[in-house]
Amino acid sequence: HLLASKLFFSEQFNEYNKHFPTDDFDTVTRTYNFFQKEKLKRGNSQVIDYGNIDYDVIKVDASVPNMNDYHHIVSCNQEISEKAENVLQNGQICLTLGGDHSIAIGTVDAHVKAKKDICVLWIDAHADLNTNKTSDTGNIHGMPMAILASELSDYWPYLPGMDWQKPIISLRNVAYIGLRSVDPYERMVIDKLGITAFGMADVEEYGINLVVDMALKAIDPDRSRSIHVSFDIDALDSLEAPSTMTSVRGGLTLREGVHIMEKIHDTGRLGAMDLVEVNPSLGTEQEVKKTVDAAIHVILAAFGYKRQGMRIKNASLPLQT
Ligand code: 5AB
Ligand code: MN
Ligand code: MN
Ligand code: MN
Repeated sequence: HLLASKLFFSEQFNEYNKHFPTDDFDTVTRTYNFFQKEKLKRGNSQVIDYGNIDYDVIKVDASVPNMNDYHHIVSCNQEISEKAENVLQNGQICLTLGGDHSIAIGTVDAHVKAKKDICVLWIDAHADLNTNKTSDTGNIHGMPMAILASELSDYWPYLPGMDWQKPIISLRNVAYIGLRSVDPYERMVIDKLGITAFGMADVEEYGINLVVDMALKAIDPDRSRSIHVSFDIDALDSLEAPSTMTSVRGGLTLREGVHIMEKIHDTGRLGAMDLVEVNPSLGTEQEVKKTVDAAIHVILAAFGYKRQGMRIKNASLPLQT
């Protein structure tokens, strides 16, 4: 379901977008406009909209078995990678709105190329670690982490049109939060490679605050890396974010999602964020609103919005005149 990948960037952000069905694109655009208004109200970060991802579908003769929409996804990601890298090179934090999770192939690629030393926090109900050989669905949004992982490069066939992309990140530098629907081969990879992975049982056992601390300690022990957060909205519980394709019950509350992003903001090292899998074509209007609203809360927290109230620098109470 590659539906709408909207991408923000600035000084703080930026944005672009690729859309499939136009309706979805409109809804995502409205989301963005709302979000930008919120940002402007806060008034302390500059938002640059880099527009939508527009790409020509590359012509490759060969196709790859069990990879749906292969040509679209390869072409779209090449464009995303180039755009996002530019934004990051300008010293801006890059926010990318999906669209399905395959867009993280391009954004993580860009982040590594721009900042070299990065770590990835993958917040998701799913591990997205399938190869085309292990996937039951052929959906590429279930594969991005496996495409990006250097440890798994031997398990892929040649991917035509993907020469710009190298398996670029070690799974030692990746941590998961929110897992609750992991395929058998994905579980095997997590166990064999000792990937830092916090499922919902861990969130229950330790609480979200400790889980984030432990995740960051594992992937950024020296507190020096640029942090990439890839936030799949299906990490949140189905009640909080119903309008997504592969919703799984028993997930994070919105409060937990916001808590994660507040802590990431406070590190001062958020380099790039993806907010993916919001699918406005699923569910009732109310469900779409709820999902979009949840996404906005998560994004605002990532960029410094505080629930306890924003501090005004050097402020005093206005006098009555
Ligand atoms: B998502 C599944 N593991 O490979 C597969 O939403 C689901 O980006 C993948 O996390 C879900 O198709 C992909 C069954
Ligand atoms: Mn995902
Ligand atoms: Mn998911
Ligand atoms: Mn999904």
